Amino acid sequence: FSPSEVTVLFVLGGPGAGKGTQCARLVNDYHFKHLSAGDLLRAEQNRPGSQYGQLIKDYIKDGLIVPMEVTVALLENAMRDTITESKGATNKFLIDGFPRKMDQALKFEEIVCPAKLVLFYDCPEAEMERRLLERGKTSGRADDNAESIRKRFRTFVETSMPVVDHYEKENRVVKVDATATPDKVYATTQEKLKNVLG
Ligand code: UP5
Ligand code: MG
Repeated sequence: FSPSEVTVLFVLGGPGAGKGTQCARLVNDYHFKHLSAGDLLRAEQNRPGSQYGQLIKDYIKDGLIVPMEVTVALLENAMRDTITESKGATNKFLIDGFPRKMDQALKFEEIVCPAKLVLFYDCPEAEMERRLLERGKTSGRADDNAESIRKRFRTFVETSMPVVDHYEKENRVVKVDATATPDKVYATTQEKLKNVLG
């Protein structure tokens, strides 16, 4: 596919900020395809015969960013599959939890397509921690435990916030306070995106 055929919004925010929750609502109300980089990595980790299974498992447990070649390829393939399966009808993508390191951001925009904007969910660490520990009781996610959460927060501050700052300098960030209830956060999202969502 060519960059001119697709619209991409990056959805960023710390671990547990509510990216997935808000993307699900946007998909429900508007014609987006939701692609979570974390979900694609977890699926690849479990795919029989994947050469990256163990690597992904180790990186996720330690809250580290999987080498970008793996993630960019998974995203690009998923975008291509979506476009093919829908015979071109679906061409608007919410790319959730990506890019979270500068090299990924530059690579993706160079070889796949530039993002229209960056939707950034801003949430205090204490609230994100509370949500993740609560979810960890039932999620089965290998990284929803106190130690992995600490590592994820550290990676977010040191590696992923510089990506948000980079886009902020380019005036491409739409920032939403993610502390309130999911309903309220969604209402703010719709309000701030009204020119984009139509
Ligand atoms: N919840 C949601 N909104 C709420 C609200 N407003 N009020 C109260 N509760 C709320 O929500 C998290 C929990 O909070 C849920 O229980 C929800 O009900 C509740 P969710 O919507 O899942 O938040 P989200 O921001 O999506 O949190 P997630 O845990 O998915 O964030 P991460 O960014 O940590 O996870 P992700 O799957 O994106 O990445 C996991 C790992 O994959 C990374 O740590 C990294 O190791 C790897 N990765 C890469 O290497 N490269 C990438 O490009 C991407 C990921
Ligand atoms: Mg998520």
